Amino acid sequence: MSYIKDQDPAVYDILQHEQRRQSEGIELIPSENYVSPAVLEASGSIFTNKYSEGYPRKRYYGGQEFVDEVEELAIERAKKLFNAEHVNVQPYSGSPANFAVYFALLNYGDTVLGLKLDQGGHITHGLPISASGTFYNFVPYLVDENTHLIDMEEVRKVALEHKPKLIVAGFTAYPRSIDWAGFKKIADEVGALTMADISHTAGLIAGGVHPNPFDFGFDIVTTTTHKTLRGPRSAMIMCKQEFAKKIDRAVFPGLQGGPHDHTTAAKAIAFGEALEPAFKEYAAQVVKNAKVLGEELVSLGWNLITGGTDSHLLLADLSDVGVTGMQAEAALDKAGITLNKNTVPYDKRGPFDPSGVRFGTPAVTTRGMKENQMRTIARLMDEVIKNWDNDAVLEELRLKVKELCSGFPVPGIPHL
Ligand code: DSN
Repeated sequence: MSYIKDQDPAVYDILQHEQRRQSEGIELIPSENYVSPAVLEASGSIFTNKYSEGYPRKRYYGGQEFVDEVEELAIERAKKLFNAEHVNVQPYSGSPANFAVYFALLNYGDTVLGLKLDQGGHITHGLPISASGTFYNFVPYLVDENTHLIDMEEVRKVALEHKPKLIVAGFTAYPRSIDWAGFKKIADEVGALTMADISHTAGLIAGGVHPNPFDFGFDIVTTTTHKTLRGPRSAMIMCKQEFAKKIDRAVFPGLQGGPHDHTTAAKAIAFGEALEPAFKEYAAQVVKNAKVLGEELVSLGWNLITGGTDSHLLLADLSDVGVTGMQAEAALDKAGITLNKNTVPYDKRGPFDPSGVRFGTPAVTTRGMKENQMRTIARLMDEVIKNWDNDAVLEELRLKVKELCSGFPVPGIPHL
């Protein structure tokens, strides 16, 4: 930090404010986490100076001996972590990773099945205005209108009707675990390839608390590396050996130029951390914490989609309370609790001011918070929602949040 302070006080000042925000607030966005100091250091390391288009031992630039070593290390660790036959660690982030898979396996206009965005899917799972929805014929499957669970009979019906070339399973806002076996069975019945987007639950799978789609015969698995997996902002594609060449070509030169070698180094470190026994405990605690947070909120009268969670993520419908997702997000922000507004299945409101909020436990668990703190957080959230338009109460609650956080330092942030 000292170089920034001397050279660019404006940026230094912004970073100081962000450091305080991350340290003094409760971070509940389920796709965020706090990386270890080692991952942070590698992300800002001298590998940022390097260009290395190509793959280990087959590059288009010189000076690759150490880049090759670090990329091979990241690949080996990822293979071990997810029992993958082939891994490409070069995708810049989750969206390009998913697009690389489509580019590798599909032709323009091919039919694909994906969970609809406002039902818990992702932009890259076929939102009509996204590149995925524009270049390919994505057919959405929906969750059940009453239970809000993915209805495998419905998925089968849609698959039999549309005969997709690829079925995408995975989510960004679905609180339950996915029936990988069920998806694979349907794919086999209609002759489709299978892709699991495990961006949200990669850490839970690596930590052994959620099933691994490869164990059920999935062809391709994509993931970001920065959510429950607790690595740097990036992604990777894992696949069966038979798709390796196509996937690698689609990433480079198909979609990307030089990989971000500093991020590859950080990924190698994060995967090393995830292979440690302590990560299993972390993953189990993330889920325990989410369940307790949900149970406490339900006891306070909250309407959770599907009634709770199997994972790190919860989705609440605030329609009955008379507070919109946008109002809730803003009030919680004022009190130092960060989450995101989110549509709920069959939402009557739009995505910019939807009926719900999405939140989760990866980051608070990294700080060392456990079940007791989850109960406290649930009560604080409830107080905020009840007083969403009362700034004086929100300020009092912010001080309580700060007090709670002071006992749980964030890795890589000096105690303030
Ligand atoms: N932004 C990610 C998430 O929050 O789930 C998805 O792209």
